[in-house]
Amino acid sequence: MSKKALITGITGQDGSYLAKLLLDEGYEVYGLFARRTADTMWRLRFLGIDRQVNLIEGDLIDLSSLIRAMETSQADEVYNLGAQSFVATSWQQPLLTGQVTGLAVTCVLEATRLVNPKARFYQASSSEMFGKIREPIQDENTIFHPRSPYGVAKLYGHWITVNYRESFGIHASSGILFNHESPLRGIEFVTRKVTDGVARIKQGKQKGLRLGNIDAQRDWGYAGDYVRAMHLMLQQDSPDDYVVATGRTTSVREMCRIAFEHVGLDAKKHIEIDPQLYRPAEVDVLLGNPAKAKAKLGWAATTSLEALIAMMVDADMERVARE
Ligand code: NAP
Ligand code: G4F
Repeated sequence: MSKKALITGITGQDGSYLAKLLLDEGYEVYGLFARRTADTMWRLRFLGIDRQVNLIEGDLIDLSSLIRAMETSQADEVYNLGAQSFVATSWQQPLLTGQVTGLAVTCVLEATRLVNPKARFYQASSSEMFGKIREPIQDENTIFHPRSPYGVAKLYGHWITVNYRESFGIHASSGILFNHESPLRGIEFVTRKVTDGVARIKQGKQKGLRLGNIDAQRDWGYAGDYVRAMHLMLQQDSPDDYVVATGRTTSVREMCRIAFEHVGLDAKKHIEIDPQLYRPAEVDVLLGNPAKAKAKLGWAATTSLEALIAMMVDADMERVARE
């Protein structure tokens, strides 16, 4: 009998890649589908799996829909990837972010506990929880200091996951994932905004690119690599928390240089700084230590930032040319 998985956030970047990985592994895949945007299915279509996944209508803040999703799917593994995931929006919609990204984790855990407490649970925690970093390289023991309503909400989700593991013995793991990107990244995030902008500027469809704090540094990896780590966590005998990162940090400025240079352009000539895009509180630098994931899961990032940005620029060049 094939294993069954339920993914919240299946229409997002990670949900789509994870669904593909699980289908390739022979799983029956179910996804919670919030029906909130016009073309929610574009990522699943891009990966050619929109007809292979079973969608269940529901919302993360509606416990009854999560219970129904657990009953319908009979899931052995639950991946909670759904969230209001854009950090900048979390200052505009702090309460919604608190509900969807934070409190709703308890809805998913409760539905799991009530319907199938033996199901294994994955929580999409975030390096944003480290925020104003307390150590130059962050690992599972680094103290958290979130800098945004999003980071605060993720911290709640992280600790309630630990709490359900300790209180009810649920096989609940938390992946503290550093930034990961792909051609399926939402256009509002900086890498994709840049690769889309590069493609438009190169093809004469856009003049310049307005960015905020380009001195911020991030540890960027490829989403296709990172969903493997999620799956591996749920295959372990015991649940645990893991940092998933590349171990290399790069500034937004340098990432822009790589992206523009890929099509023979000089980033300095096209970028304009817009102070309106600065955040009320910034996470200046993130750099993760993935040693535990490597030792215990056998996981390592396989895609360099240069290869990742090239993949994203190439995909945007094709898409913009088709428009
Ligand atoms: P994403 O592309 O923004 O996907 C988020 C998903 O959540 C979408 O499918 C969205 O549905 C769904 N969603 C939002 N509100 C919902 C609600 N109220 N009910 C049900 N579904 C809802 O995010 P991602 O990059 O794939 O990230 C996946 C998870 O990992 C998120 O929890 C994110 O916070 C976390 N994370 C991401 C990174 C990263 O670098 N990508 C790093 C660390 C942690 P619609 O399609 O309808 O909007
Ligand atoms: O791409 P970003 O919006 O990602 P951010 O804030 O690091 O959050 C992402 O990674 C987290 C993991 O650490 C996830 F939990 C979260 O869900 C999300 O996936 O911004 C990256 C950096 C920031 O410092 C931001 O200030 O880029 C800087 N930046 C500079 N100009 C910009 C821009 N960010 C965006 N989105 N747009 C700009 O124009």
